[in-house]
Amino acid sequence: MLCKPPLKCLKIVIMANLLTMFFVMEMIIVSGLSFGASGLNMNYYLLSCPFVEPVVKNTVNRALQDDPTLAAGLVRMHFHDCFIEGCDGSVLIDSTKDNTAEKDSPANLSLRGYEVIDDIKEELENQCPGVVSCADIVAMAARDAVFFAGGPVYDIPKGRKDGTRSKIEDTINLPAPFFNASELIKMFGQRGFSARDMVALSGAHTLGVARCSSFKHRLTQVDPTLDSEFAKTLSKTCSAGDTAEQPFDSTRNDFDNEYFNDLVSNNGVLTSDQTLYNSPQTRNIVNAYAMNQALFFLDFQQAMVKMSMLDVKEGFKGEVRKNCHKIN
Ligand code: HEM
Ligand SMILES: *[C@@H]1O[C@H](CO)[C@@H](O)[C@H](O)[C@H]1NC(C)=O
Ligand SMILES: CC(=O)N[C@H]1CO[C@H](CO)[C@@H](O)[C@@H]1O
Repeated sequence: MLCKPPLKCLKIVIMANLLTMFFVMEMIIVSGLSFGASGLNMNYYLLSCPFVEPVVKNTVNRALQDDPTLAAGLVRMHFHDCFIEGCDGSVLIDSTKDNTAEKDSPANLSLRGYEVIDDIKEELENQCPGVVSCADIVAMAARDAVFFAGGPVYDIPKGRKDGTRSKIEDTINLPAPFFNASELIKMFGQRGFSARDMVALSGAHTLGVARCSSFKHRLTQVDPTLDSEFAKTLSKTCSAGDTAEQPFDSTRNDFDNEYFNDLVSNNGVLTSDQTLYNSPQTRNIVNAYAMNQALFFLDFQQAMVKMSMLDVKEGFKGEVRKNCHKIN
């Protein structure tokens, strides 16, 4: 010890012990909030970028005030990001002359909201350069979009790293709009989601639209699971061409349980929507969400947190991209 008077010495020892205790407590608190073995946690940017949450929230809020339809874009972007290569920002990477990225797959044709992610990234690079990953930005933006659209409030752990792979062929791992309930259950099951998680997540279709090309196959055959009046509505939409948009429900910018009420009355837009009501494996869940919006919100937020942790890359398994459009 470098301290001379015994009293001062004691003081230093006590201080050191207090500091250690504080540190240990902090570790307990932080690890208590994090999930399982994963190194993600709620306070990941507490010291390195303390204003990350308000920056994301304010930017999403501003963007949605200009264009409320972007909430749907941000939520869908997060889903596509997580289902391909894990939640690692791969959905944001641009194609190069040597590589055609996920973005340029037909499945991504109508992904929207990239400019909101860019705005957030720019602001965060000003405040804390090289610290916040694009994958975390996508996950936080989706969460805030749900909130501003009137959906549940929830927090997500942070600490995802950005990946370095984005290939068009990987997008075959996305579910197709013509899938039946068994196929959906199987595909989501392979990623650790229950049928109930899958139905709750499909409830994201309370926001946004589908283009005619995603459902027109339903109009060329007799489909007993499609209400006949609603079939006329869909046909009318399609008379304006393949890219004409059909809202999933009557409140396309509001996060509510209208979508599930529509399924109960055979007014689902996609085959993959309507099948959730018509299949005995998932019908009870649809009925429950149609009757009880609070239950849908609770299950949705839990499933979203789960989705946001899908195959995340931590530590040296990824990087923090400087520019979300390209690997460093
Ligand atoms: C269950 C399997 C799913 C299938 C087959 C599916 C398929 C689709 C299709 C085909 C569209 C319309 C694309 C277009 O025509 O432009 C769409 C839109 C959308 N999807 Fe899904 N989806 C699924 C699950 C999810 C999940 C899990 C989420 C998010 C948690 C999600 C969020 C959205 C949103 C918000 C839109 C509207 C986008 C907009 O208006 O810009 N979907 N989905
Ligand atoms: C769902 O689709 C698969 C693949 O097309 C098919 O084998 C299966 O019979 C279908 N299930 C039902 C219940 O229609
Ligand atoms: C927003 C975006 O990047 N969309 C791309 C989706 O894929 C098509 C090609 O299939 C591109 O032309 C779009 O630019």
